[in-house]
Amino acid sequence: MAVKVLAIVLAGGEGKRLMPLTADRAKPGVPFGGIYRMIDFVLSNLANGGFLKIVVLTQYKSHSLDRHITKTWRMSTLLGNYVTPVPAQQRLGPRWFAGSADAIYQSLNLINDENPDYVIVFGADHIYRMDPKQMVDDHIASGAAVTVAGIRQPKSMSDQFGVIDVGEDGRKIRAFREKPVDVDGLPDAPDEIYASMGNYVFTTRALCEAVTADAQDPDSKHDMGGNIIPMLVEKGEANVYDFRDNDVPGSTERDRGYWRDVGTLDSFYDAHMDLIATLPVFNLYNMDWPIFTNYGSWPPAKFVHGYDDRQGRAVDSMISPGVVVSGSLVERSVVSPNVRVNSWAHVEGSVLMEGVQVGRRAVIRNAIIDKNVLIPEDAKIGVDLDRDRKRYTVSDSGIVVIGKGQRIEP
Ligand code: ADQ
Repeated sequence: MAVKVLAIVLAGGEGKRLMPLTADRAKPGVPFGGIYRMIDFVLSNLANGGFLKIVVLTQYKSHSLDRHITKTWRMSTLLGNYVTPVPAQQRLGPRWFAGSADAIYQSLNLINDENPDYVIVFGADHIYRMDPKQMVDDHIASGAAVTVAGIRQPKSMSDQFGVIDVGEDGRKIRAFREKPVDVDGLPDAPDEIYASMGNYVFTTRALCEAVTADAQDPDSKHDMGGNIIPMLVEKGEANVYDFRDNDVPGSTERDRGYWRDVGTLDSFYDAHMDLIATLPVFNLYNMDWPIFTNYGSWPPAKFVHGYDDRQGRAVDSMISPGVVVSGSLVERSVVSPNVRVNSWAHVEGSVLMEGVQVGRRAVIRNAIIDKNVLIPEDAKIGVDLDRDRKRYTVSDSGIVVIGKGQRIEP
């Protein structure tokens, strides 16, 4: 008999380090790559892998995320398939989710209803392709209580990840520390650590028992990475699944193993630049493993001559439907639907979200501009960072970020 698998996507993250992009939307709901939202990547991975019973646990500012999920991810219910956003239940009285483990504890009724053999628990804010079926098969074969997906990352980033220490066999997790500052590198690569991707496969009973035990512990932060995984590691029941073993159809030597945690403004920006590289390290054009999304019925993008017959052009860029580039130049940028770039403007190395209007002669350089922001004529963004720092958010590496509804001085 086929095994039954339920997928739970944790989508309640606040995303403080992505402010102002997360001022009024949850991190997994942040637009990415012109036409997508971050959550589309994990949901596409699950759907392509054949896992079509999915609950998405939301909480923080989830309105735009809920709307996107209901609009985009409505699936045929004929076979009992679904992608359902589930807001904080408050089943245990009037309290918000304390952490990701509590979110699952409060949602145990969903697991009981489905009665699966295994539960996939994946995060919602990473850019990657992965076949979760290969990880589930690995988990089933091993007989572990939980399998944690692992990937090598720079040691300097240990404070952002759960750090995995594996035993001799390369499989059993010997120790797991959530976001430690002082760690040793790997024996064969002293500058690297083995990081948790925040993606887990559980045997159902083990998950239910672990979150129930955790809920009784007043000292717990009720966090999957901070509490549940260490609990199962201590019992000797946790294994690692090496992401390098995952082979997604249509992937190439260049983009195999690509995974980005886009939790900071700089990593969010860098992941966009990965998309537009001539030979992209993350290839959105791999239609053997499509990334699904949904956006408005926009007409095709249009490039027109503007005043004094200047050509409207875009190079090394991704331009979405509904965009008009008129007598202006767009270079190395990702442009979302319904953006207008008017005459003599120059957009360079930037991410423009839906509905941004760029006035004549404006210059936008190394910037992220959120939805519907109006850039007035002659405005200069990313040209004088000292000036920009007084008005806008400027990231560590000098990316200027303008939030939704922010007014730009002419
Ligand atoms: P973080 O991403 O820092 O680390 P967390 O903030 O708990 O951990 O977010 C994990 C996922 O859960 C995200 O998708 C987030 O949106 C969601 N989430 C958080 N709180 C939630 C809640 N109360 N309800 C619903 N969803 C919630 C995690 C792991 C690390 C691992 C990194 C990899 O804890 O061990 O290395 O992911 O990026």
